[in-house]
Amino acid sequence: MRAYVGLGANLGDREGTIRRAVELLGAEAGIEVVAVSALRETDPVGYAEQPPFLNGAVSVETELAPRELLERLLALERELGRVRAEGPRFGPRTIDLDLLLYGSETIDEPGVSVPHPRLAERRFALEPLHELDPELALPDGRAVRELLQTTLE
Ligand code: PH2
Ligand code: MG
Ligand code: MG
Repeated sequence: MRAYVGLGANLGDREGTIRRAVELLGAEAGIEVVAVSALRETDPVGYAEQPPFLNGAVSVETELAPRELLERLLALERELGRVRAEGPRFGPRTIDLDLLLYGSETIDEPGVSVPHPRLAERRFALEPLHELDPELALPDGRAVRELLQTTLE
């Protein structure tokens, strides 16, 4: 299955941590990194009083089920030093690995929401996806290209 993972960081060595995350992701059994977008600096969305983010995305080819993939992402976040249950929601983080898309599947189960629930409103997530695949669409048929033409944060 082709899946897309959002990359974000706004604490510490942002680029170093993101590059390491991509390396570790590709080293996981059942996950092959296909392409990595450029990393771009973005203004914080949702909670403004925090440092700017570095954001990007990767496409992966995976044999893992969505829940397994998500669990690998959360384990990598922990391995890279992210501490949860601290600070405000949408607040600063050393690394954020979000499952943005899993093929054209829509999943709404406890702990697993795909597409990522805020994907369609977030330019910092849509732009790298568009770079990776200009033809990409959400499961509901909305093209990433078109979402980017609407006014977004
Ligand atoms: N992530 C958030 C909240 N706000 N803002 C930017 N620019 N980039 C992010 O990755 C981001 C954010 C919560 O995951
Ligand atoms: Mg996020
Ligand atoms: Mg996250």
